[in-house]
Amino acid sequence: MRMPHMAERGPELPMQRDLIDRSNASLKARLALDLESLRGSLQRSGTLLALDTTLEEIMDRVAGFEVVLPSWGLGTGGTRFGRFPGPGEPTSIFEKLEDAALVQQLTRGAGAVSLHVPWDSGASRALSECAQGLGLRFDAMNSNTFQDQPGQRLSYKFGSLSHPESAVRRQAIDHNLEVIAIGEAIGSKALSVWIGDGSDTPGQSNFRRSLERVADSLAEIYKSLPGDWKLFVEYKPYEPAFYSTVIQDWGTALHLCQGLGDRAHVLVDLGHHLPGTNIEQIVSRLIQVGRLGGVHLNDSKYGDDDLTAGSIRPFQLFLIFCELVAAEREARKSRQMSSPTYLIDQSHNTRDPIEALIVTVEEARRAYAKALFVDFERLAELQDASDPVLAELVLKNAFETDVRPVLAAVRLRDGGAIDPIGIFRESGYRLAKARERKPDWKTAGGMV
Ligand SMILES: [Mn+2]
Repeated sequence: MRMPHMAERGPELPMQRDLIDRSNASLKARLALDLESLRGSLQRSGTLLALDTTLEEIMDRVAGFEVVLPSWGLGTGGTRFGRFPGPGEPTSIFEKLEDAALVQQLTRGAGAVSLHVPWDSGASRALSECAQGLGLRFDAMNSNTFQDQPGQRLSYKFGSLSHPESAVRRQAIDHNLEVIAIGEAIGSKALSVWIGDGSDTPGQSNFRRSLERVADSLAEIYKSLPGDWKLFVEYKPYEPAFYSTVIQDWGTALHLCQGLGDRAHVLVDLGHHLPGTNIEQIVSRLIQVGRLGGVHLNDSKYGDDDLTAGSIRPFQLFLIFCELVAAEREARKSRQMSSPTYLIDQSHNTRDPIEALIVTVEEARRAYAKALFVDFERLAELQDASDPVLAELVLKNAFETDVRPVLAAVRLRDGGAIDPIGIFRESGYRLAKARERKPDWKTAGGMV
């Protein structure tokens, strides 16, 4: 196994501090003016008064909002047409952690990484030490039974947890148990089950029996779930199976979770919906029944699940965050809802993965920050008064609030960068890594 770079150099962060400080110093004065301008505007409109808050309180909440970085999003992804890896890509999980630490260092909004087994392999102790040295922690573990691995005994070509043969199902269950064991050793507290089970032609599989088999297999996995862990069930209407997927929508995912127990929750991947689906309403429904485990952040123009969150439908992303913030407000009063996890799940085919992740952290925080400006009490009054015009305006006013100074000021305050992309480019990080890292095309990518 390759030795971790960080262990060789000690817990040194990837970006030089003075580069960040120098860049921030040159932009600080302008940011202060922008922030004061926003504060003045919010005071004149009475927004802060109506919300009974201060800009500093809003900034504290934004600072507390973190997204999880996917290990598979740190290398160039690909499509069925090919993959175009760039120079200096990470070639091991340790180098992925180094890149993740860079994203965290610049954005201060991404302190956790989600691993995918077996794409990410490394001794638990080395992984923990490396992450700790870089100030990162591990979020949900992701299993993989949607592709065959070298040396694998039985094939997942015709399914894994739903496969007609029990030996294949057993192999897939055992893989998930191994993933839990790895996760336990590195401090993870959740398992996301990734399956591609489904069918490509009518008649290929029996809808009901396939679902029953997935339910039984998940029950086996759930039985072995440590007491303080959660199990996440994701759904997808199509792909990799093109006629039917076994867990095709939130209703099916919810049905499975309710059959499993209290610690099974639904994962809403924003891209995993047919065009036009009201995703914010699905999020609301899952919150209502206490089964929202997390959100996979990305966006979609047609039917993919890999565009940058907020790049196509920023208003929809905002509306989703309105549901989450509204629930957070109510939970703060009742102390009920456990916070969902926010994981970036997108593939970067033509962009530098580090830059794309930096942008996505910002987009998620932007949607969250805007939702904090919604006057939910006023909205409730307008809903009760059946006033759709003013109710929509409450949302639009929050959505139109330019929160860029808030996001930049939070980053600056927490030691990050006012201009993360600018610093990343100026630093020459990729070029330096291109000299240092030896490409291994088997492990460098991993996103499908
Ligand atoms: Mn996903």
